[in-house]
Amino acid sequence: MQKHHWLRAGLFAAAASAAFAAAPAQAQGSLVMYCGVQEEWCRAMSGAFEKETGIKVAMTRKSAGEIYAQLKAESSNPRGDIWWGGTGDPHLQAAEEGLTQEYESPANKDLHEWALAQWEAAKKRSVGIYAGALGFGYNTQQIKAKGLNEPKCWADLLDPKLKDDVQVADPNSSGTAYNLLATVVQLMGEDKGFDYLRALHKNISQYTKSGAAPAKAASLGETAVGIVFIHDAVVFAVQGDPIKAVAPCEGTGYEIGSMSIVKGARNLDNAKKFYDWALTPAAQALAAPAKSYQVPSNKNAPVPAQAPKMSDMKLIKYDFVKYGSSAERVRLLTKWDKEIKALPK
Ligand code: S7P
Repeated sequence: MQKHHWLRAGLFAAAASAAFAAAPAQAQGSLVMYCGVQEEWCRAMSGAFEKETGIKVAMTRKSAGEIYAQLKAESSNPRGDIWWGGTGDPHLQAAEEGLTQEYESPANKDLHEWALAQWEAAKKRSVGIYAGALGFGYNTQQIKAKGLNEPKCWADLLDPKLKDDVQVADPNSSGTAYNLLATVVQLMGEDKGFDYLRALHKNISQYTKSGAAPAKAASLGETAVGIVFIHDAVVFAVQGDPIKAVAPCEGTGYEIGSMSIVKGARNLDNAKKFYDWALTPAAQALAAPAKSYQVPSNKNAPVPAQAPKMSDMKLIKYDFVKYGSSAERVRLLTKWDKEIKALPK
């Protein structure tokens, strides 16, 4: 296991983005934004950009796999301009398939190495905007009521007492769940990884569409455990719900949340303006007030106090190039549909 030095980023003061803050908010055309994070953060970003630039933003929130599928379906007649947020793997697949286009922002010089690694892997067609580690959240009351020790490891989620009491999303629609699939394959090896997913299937009550939904379900006691990005469970712990976020003891994967400009974007200049703005410390500082606790990609952006400390976790050396490639993503998803989702309960 490897601890990445880039994750040791400390707290940086938020430098206000004077250039954008000073821009007059007049009518400046429009921008169609496909947004892959939680609704509240999507709205904060689209609203602030609109206010600062006068560019009218039409925003839609979807899961990462769904946005990728939409770009593919619209490729002969693109409707979107910018894809902001969501796990990096489907952004890489879209880049490889020519659904997004090259761009080099002047803000690149201020980005962490891991954000630029995504840009290089995508051959300039995608860039890292935040990072977050995968794990799970469990409902402390439910776990106690079942007479279970607090789960700390992936292996603990296979306990028969958790039958039909674990939720995770479907990796076809959800970037989070694809990250889980790629993580167990890298952590355990493909055969053992699929054995794990087969055993886990017995405890899964439902494969949700959105990746963060299982965190909310665990916070409400609708499920004992939700497999999610750790920051998505922390949101509910911070507001006092009976949920605890866990970085699994065996090690875990992580995401590089990303941004890409749609190939054939009708509002290309505005897409570039949004792209540059979204990489500023001021724009990245909009995350925490919108209850999004990822690690931002600009070195000068403030790291939310609530952000899980990735430098304290056992992180795998996630192979983004391989698991974001079109061939590997299609192969793993097809195998998961056939060997896991199709299994009887
Ligand atoms: O909630 C924030 C977040 O977890 O959502 C993105 C991710 O794509 C999850 O949505 P889906 O699983 O539904 O695709 C993450 O990138 C981000 O950290």
